[in-house]
Amino acid sequence: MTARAQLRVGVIGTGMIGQDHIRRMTTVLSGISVVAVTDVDTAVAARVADSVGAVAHPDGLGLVAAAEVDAVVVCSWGGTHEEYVRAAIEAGKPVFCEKPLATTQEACLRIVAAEVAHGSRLVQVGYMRRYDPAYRALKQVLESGVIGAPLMMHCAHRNAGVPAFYEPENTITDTAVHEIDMARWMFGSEVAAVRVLRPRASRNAGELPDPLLLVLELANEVLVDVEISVNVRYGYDIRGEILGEDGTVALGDPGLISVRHAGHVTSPVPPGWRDRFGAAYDVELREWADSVTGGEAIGGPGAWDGYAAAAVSDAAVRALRTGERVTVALAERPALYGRAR
Ligand code: NAD
Ligand code: ISE
Repeated sequence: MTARAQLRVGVIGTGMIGQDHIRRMTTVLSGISVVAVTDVDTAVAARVADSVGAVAHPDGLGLVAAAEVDAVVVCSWGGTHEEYVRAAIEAGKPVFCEKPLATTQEACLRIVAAEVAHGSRLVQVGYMRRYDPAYRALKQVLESGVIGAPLMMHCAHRNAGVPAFYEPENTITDTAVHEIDMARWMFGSEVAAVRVLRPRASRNAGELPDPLLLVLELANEVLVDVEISVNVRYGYDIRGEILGEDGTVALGDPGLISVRHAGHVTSPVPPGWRDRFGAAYDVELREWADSVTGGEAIGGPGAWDGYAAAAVSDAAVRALRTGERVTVALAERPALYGRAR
């Protein structure tokens, strides 16, 4: 039996999810070494580098170019993604980029153009719901036909709280964008138009528009409504239920146990995304690393998916500002990304 090749990864951004992915790549998954890290916060980068025996690079572009880096994982803030992803494409290196691919659809299209010019897929975007066992099971039931043709999906994405740097539009561009990608994947259809409704603001909302209700109209006429709440305090609560012509299918309770005591049944709510989606992130990076080391085409959500999600996000931000229904006009889909939906 031949030994499996070790994938040497460089990580840009050693904040919350950067550190979590480094832990995953070095202690959960096999066949991956984190050989280089960088962060504008050089003290954090040095500490993280030390903990895994990696080199701390002074900047992201230098890390991308480093000879010992086979593939790049981008976990810095969204506004910095484009520069690093394009540098990786230019260097011909596979790049896993946390969502969003970039913060505007124009920036995403520049990434798409760079990848098309390169001629093969190098980019994967961190839309991990596609790897979550519960979302995968939902899609399997939907595709089995048992609930009939889909009509609607009801979703809720509730954060216990969000970081201090969170801007009002991040409720859409950083949070709702997960359901935007999930809906495209679940129903195999692009989003054609979006509306955003605002109820009375939560007293926990601060300056944020919180909560929000997005209504996504898919090209295949399925409607998806998404409640976004980013300060519910009680936990991290992700819900989804599909209504078909003959039945429904819903995500189950995320609590692994239920406790019966003193006349009540209680079940824990996960505190945050690390706990709720831990298994999904593991599978996501496992499959990404396997396709890179196996020399296979990157099969996960790619630059086109990142662009399409950003185009819908942009439309939703406009809908939030204007209160109007905003249609989504996508660019022509390059052949590199397969057939149009
Ligand atoms: P964070 O603030 O904890 O970490 C980001 C890190 O990037 C910080 O340490 C910051 O100093 C660093 N950084 C900023 N600009 C940089 C640059 N130009 N070069 C190098 N480092 C730079 O934020 P986070 O929560 O870890 O989020 C990072 C990214 O991951 C965001 O795009 C976010 O949307 C995404 N994210 C995805 C999920 C998910 O569920 N898939 C969960 C959390 C975060
Ligand atoms: C964060 O960046 C994530 O991606 C989480 O999955 C999401 O729940 C949260 O709202 C975002 O801020």
